[in-house]
Amino acid sequence: MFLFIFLFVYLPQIYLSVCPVKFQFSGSACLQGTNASALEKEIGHEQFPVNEHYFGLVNFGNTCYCNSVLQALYFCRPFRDKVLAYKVQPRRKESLLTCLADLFNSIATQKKKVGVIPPKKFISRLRKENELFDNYMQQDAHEFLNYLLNTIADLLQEEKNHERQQNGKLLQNGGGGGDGGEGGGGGGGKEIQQTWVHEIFQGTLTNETRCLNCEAVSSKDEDFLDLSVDVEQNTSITHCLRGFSNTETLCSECKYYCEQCRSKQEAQKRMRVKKLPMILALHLKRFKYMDQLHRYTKLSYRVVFPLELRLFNTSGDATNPERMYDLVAVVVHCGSGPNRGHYITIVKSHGFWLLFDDDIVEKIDAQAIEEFYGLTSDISKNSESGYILFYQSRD
Ligand SMILES: *[C@@H]1O[C@H](CO)[C@@H](O)[C@H](O)[C@H]1NC(C)=O
Ligand SMILES: *[C@@H]1O[C@H](CO)[C@@H](O)[C@H](O)[C@H]1NC(C)=O
Ligand SMILES: *[C@@H]1O[C@H](CO)[C@@H](O)[C@H](O)[C@H]1NC(C)=O
Ligand SMILES: CC(=O)N[C@H]1CO[C@H](CO)[C@@H](O)[C@@H]1O
Ligand SMILES: [Zn+2]
Repeated sequence: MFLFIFLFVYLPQIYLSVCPVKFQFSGSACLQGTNASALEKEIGHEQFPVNEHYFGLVNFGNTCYCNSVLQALYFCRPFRDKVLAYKVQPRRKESLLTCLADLFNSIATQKKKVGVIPPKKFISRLRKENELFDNYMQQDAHEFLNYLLNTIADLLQEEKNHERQQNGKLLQNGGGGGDGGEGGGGGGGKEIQQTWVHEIFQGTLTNETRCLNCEAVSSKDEDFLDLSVDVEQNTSITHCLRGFSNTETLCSECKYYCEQCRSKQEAQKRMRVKKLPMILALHLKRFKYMDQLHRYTKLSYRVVFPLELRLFNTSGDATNPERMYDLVAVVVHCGSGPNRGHYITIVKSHGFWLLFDDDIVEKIDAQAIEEFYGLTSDISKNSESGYILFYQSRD
């Protein structure tokens, strides 16, 4: 109860221009505020994409962290298609994925083109499954995205393993089986199965370390479902990505144990993308722990994100370094800290840019996206700034 009071008191400071009053405890109250036909009119009957639906999601008490991510994922088409395909498969026992599939399906099969849906079953399943989300507090959208993708991947892996057992085709993984990155390890344990979550979001990084004494280079591949990059003031995503793959020297306390020299040595380390994912999810590390304050604070820095992106500084043996990406969705954080404030999402759909703010959906101009880059002044931390970017590859 205390938390609610706190949030309500805090509200007036959080909400500036874009974020209208939210955090309503009862979802149904939000329904009245929207004027669905306005959006339909604005887009125009002729222009309205066939078979597309723009539905807001009811907020069930600080669930905008969840709503914003769900909307972004809904407009990641390869992901939406897989979730909808999962829906039509034979019924399974309820899981976070079946609830997501039901939700996506209910949006996709609405008679109306625009409106509001309460993601009630999904939220209650989420609260049941993970105590981190079992409350009415604001959560980190990136943490939720991570949890959701990993949970879905685990479920799909389990199903695949189960199917294999059913088919009596349990492969012996004597050592030749590993086509993933993991060389020799494991032995016996569960085989890592590629699922459609991996097909869509997984990329590979290579972590190269060069010993400055003997010049031996050791490299290790690591898979990722999203990339977290540091942010700096007045920069761009390309800058953040460059910083990510910059060469770092490991010296003094951070020396590296070189297998060749059999001792700790100074080394140079760099991380580069080796396999580019189909959908690149970029998380901007805007929440930074401040030791003096004993809490996280928000870096509202202005970081320009382009509508089209090409990754530079991929590794020399990258499989698909030329991939061009288009921005398809942005989860935006509004406010001053991770556990307060609000999340909204902007998405690109059939050439339109739309803003999803829980139950409200609006059409916006492409130029309006600039408003979500962040702030050039460090004084105010209260910004509406891009937090998770979803880039989809053209091929
Ligand atoms: C909805 O929007 C339309 C067009 O903008 C307007 O004519 C109508 O009065 C609005 N209805 C409500 C209930 O606000
Ligand atoms: C990369 O490899 C170095 C040396 O092996 C290691 O110290 C470092 O933690 C690795 N970095 C990441 C991000 O895994
Ligand atoms: C960022 O840019 C703004 C406007 O161009 C400028 O006033 C500000 O000093 C810059 N900040 C930094 C840290 O470079
Ligand atoms: C094309 C490109 O951005 N190349 C950059 C790769 O990274 C080095 C430093 O790490 C830059 O100097 C290059 O410009
Ligand atoms: Zn060495």
